Amino acid sequence: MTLVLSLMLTFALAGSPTPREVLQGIDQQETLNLELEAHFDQVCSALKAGRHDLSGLVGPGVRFPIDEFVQVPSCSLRALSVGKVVDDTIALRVLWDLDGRDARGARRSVRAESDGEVVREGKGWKLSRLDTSNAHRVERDAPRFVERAAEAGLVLPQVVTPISPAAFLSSGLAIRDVDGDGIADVFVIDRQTLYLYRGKPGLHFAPPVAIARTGGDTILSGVSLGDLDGDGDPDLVLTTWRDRPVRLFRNEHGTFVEAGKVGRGGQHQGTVLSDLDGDGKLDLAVVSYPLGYAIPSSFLNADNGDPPELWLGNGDFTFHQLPLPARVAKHHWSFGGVAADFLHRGGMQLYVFNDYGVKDLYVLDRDGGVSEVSAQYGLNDPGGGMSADLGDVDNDDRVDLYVANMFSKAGTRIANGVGARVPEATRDLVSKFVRGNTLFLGQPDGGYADHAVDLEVHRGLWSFASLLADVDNDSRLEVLIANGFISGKKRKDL
Ligand SMILES: [Ca+2]
Ligand SMILES: [Ca+2]
Ligand SMILES: [Ca+2]
Ligand SMILES: [Ca+2]
Repeated sequence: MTLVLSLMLTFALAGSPTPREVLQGIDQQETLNLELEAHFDQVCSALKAGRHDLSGLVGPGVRFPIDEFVQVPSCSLRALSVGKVVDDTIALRVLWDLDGRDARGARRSVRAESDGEVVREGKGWKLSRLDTSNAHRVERDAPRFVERAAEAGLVLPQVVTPISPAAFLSSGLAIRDVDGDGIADVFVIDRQTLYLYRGKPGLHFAPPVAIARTGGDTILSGVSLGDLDGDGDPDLVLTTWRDRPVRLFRNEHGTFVEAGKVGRGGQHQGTVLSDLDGDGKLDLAVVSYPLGYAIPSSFLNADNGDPPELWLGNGDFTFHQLPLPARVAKHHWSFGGVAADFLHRGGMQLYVFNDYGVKDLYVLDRDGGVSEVSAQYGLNDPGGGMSADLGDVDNDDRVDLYVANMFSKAGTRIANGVGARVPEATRDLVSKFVRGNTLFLGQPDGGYADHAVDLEVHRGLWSFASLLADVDNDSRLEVLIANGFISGKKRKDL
């Protein structure tokens, strides 16, 4: 629904055809797509039930490369573009994904985006052709990760009822050795409580201790760790969604004592701790997401959010605000940020990732001024930004940036379906919004170029968080993505 509204708003500016005509075209296509999905789901049900011979159900021109599979517990088949009905036939672009196990129990996956065709059969449709020659295959004897949270003791002490309307804004995780015993400790936010799980030898955690709480209709929204007083141990910064100041906690030999507040409050989503002005003391950037107070002024370029608050640290749990000049401050809907020397000039700059629009790169100039330069460096990245992580993906000693946006099959189908009926620039923008994640590689000229599509790391599904980490110790970074999705009950609501 969000996407349809954004398309309507965008096309309203685009001239002809009228927004109503565009929406009618989308509606017709999506009605047809529901019929196609009914058939696709039948195909998946047959595969999951162990039926490899799909004759009768699909045409002879369809053959999934799953000869080695003995089980197919997971199957997805969806159209990314739906052509016109010509002679009871529709040309399609299909995204398909099958997970299973072979006779040895090894996990096998096969997936691709393929050209295909359906033909009318009775009141429905039948997949008559699918070119699976470009399928990606993955085979693995054992899973890379095994779920051990419960036996390690990383379990929340109680299930807390969600607080509407923004329960999903409450999340937070920070991991560091805070008591100096050489074992990582874990902070977790659970709605209105911040818990600390102290690490013990042998992948075990002590029962959680509540470090901070909030009440009423406020929720905790972000936790960060950094040495605010320069005594060598990490201190704690906690943000609250709904008009409460940022809270600071001093680390005293592994226990945390409330040590100050910053600002008057806002709809904060989190903080970035970094020395932005290069004076050796940690500074604080606080970002906000005003859900519940406003709706985005545009789904493609919202400008009614809140700019980040920049607070320069004094090294003693006090901060003084660096006001953002009106011409610099971007009123975006921000989920968070990361700091790095993006400009290769020997300091830290702040990259803020935003929902409903472009991202921002804030730079503190040597004269004390602030500028926003994301577009100049190729980093503005239109999309529904949810997270970002830093790393040197291509090992060229230049920092790279992986940004989680959102990949939507329905959105891709709609963007493809509107075709020549809307201006190319509009179509490109909408396509970018539904395309998925971005991988910016640092370039020799100092700028950044997006290589997510050619390196095939853009389709992270509906991404909410992303991480670059070398999980197999081969000196090359992997991409890990956490996904989530909230949708209506009716499929046609997208
Ligand atoms: Ca520890
Ligand atoms: Ca400290
Ligand atoms: Ca500083
Ligand atoms: Ca690099």
